[in-house]
Amino acid sequence: MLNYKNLSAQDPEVMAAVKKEMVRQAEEMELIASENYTSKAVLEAMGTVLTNKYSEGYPGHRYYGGNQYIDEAETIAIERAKKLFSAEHVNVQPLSGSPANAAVYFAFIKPGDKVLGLRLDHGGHLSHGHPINFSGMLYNFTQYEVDSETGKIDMEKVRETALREKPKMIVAGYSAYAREIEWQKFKDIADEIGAFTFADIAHTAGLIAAGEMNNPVPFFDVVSTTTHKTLRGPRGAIIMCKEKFAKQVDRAVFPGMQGGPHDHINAAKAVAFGEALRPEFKEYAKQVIANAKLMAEEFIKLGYRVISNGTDNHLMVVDMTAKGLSGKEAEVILERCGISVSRSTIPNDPNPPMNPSGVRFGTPAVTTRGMKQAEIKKIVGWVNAAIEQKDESEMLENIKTQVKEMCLEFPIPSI
Ligand code: DSN
Repeated sequence: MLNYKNLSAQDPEVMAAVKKEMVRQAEEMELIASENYTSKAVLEAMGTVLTNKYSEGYPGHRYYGGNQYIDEAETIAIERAKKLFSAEHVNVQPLSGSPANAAVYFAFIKPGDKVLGLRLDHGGHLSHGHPINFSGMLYNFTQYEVDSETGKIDMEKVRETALREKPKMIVAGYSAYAREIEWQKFKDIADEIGAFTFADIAHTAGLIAAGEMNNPVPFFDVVSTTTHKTLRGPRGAIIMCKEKFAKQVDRAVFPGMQGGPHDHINAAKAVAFGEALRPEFKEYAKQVIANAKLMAEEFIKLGYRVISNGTDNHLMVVDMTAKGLSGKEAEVILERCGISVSRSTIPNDPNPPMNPSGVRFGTPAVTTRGMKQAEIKKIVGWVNAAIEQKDESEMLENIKTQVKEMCLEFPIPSI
């Protein structure tokens, strides 16, 4: 276990909460599709003295003195991200996904401009135009949907909507969509109407970096991603764009959106990108997808409706309706068994977002622990047993014990 001796001695109250979370992570199963475990090296970089620095600006052009080593660390992060995604230009300073997306809109369009994005309840993200989010408040979003039969995006319908609405920007890349995205088709549609192309690859960035999914970076105008999901880095984000948009993107991040970058986090991003450039990361990404495909197949065998009938990536949305409970109820029951998941809307969900019909499952975290097909089969068996026998307290306790035993067999790397 990492040694937090100063924190323990000085602030036992905070340390107690941290310790309990460490035990929870060590003993429980993480199936939330957007979560992962960093390496010890990434964790250590986040705890360095780089947090003490102010460095508004960019390498070589800062508004504070003493930034020579911050420049060094930020440049490593930039160069590694460029290599990882074949990007012309990278800004590694965005603090997280939504601020990164805000900076993208700020760089390319004006308030009131028309934008096309996927509906949140069809797998999109709040920052892709939901009315309660800044994106939906500031910009004039038209939302596209997944096909109600296939659960997949119908590119002909996207094209029809785009030609009719003529948005200034088209957003692709999602939070709860299990299929490969036809980036080239999006680009072709955008070119027909002279729109910018913006990909938010927060969920699949690690799979794309590993070459296991198609990469929009070489031909989209701008691409954002968080760094803490499949990419397995610290919490944060980056923006990648064509060189011709570099200035406007950098200006939108700073001074447009943010002040001082979080230099300790940017150093940790550099470490994570270094890890993702290694051959082992490709093996990791392959296994994430293999585990997810098997998980979806197992759910289908057990009579669940998996939206789009399978997955090409690390996640799936599973409809709980046939089992007689809501996604929220399933989330609560699984939590009692030491299994974390996130409730999710299903396309055209008759239920509200706080109590939707589905659950989103993902394999990035369990795969980081080293779990493979044999474990995935057992996990789906436990999930199903918990859901089907939700009133059997003894059974739920028994599953919790088995979950803990398996988790202790596959320790997480950062503890
Ligand atoms: N909260 C993230 C997720 O769970 O997908 C998206 O921002």
